Amino acid sequence: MNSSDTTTSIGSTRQQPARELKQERAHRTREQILWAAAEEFKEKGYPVVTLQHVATRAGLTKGAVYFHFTNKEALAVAVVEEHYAHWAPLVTEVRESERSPLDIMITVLDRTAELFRDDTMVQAGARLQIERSLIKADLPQPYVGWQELLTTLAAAAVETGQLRPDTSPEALARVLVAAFFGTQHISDVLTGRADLMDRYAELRDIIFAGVTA
Ligand code: LUB
Repeated sequence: MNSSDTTTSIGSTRQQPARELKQERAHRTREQILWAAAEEFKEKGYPVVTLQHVATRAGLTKGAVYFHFTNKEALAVAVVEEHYAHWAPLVTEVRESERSPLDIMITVLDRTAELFRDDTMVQAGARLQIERSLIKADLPQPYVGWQELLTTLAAAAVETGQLRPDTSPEALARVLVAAFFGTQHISDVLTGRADLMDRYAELRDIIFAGVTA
């Protein structure tokens, strides 16, 4: 290797980490801001939260927040998108561990209920969706994704004979989404989701008792 190669390699070595480090630092800062925003939105609600609140919670300047998010609406959209980003990886993981469509369906719902109990980003996204009429931005459409997923799983469970042949997969999916949405919301309002797993288990057991073969 000649000196120019060394220079090139040293140059590229010095440039590479500097650019990568800068990108990694920016990604970490964006994540820090998102989590602070989720905490603020979850606790105070969209109307009350300011970018200054988020900056203070994140331990950053307001300028740092503005660098990543042009306004509060953009922050709300990003938090709701992060909420929904939880579900595809969860379903993939469950599909790898559970064998039957019905077991996949129930385990996905069980794990989702746990995230609604425990995860700040999930909880913040849920509150922002309730406050969506106050947010002048295109938030992701709620509920439909879950209805489609549960319809597909329910149809497979009917196919395998796990659910009664007269079960409408679409109707079961709509009932599960409505019951889950309402149950997690009521649990949040009345107990801060402290009783969510008990209330969710009731809806799960009663609904599935009516359709299981
Ligand atoms: C779910 C919420 C809370 C539906 O799909 C959604 O948008 C949902 C937030 O809007 O419950 C039930 C899994």
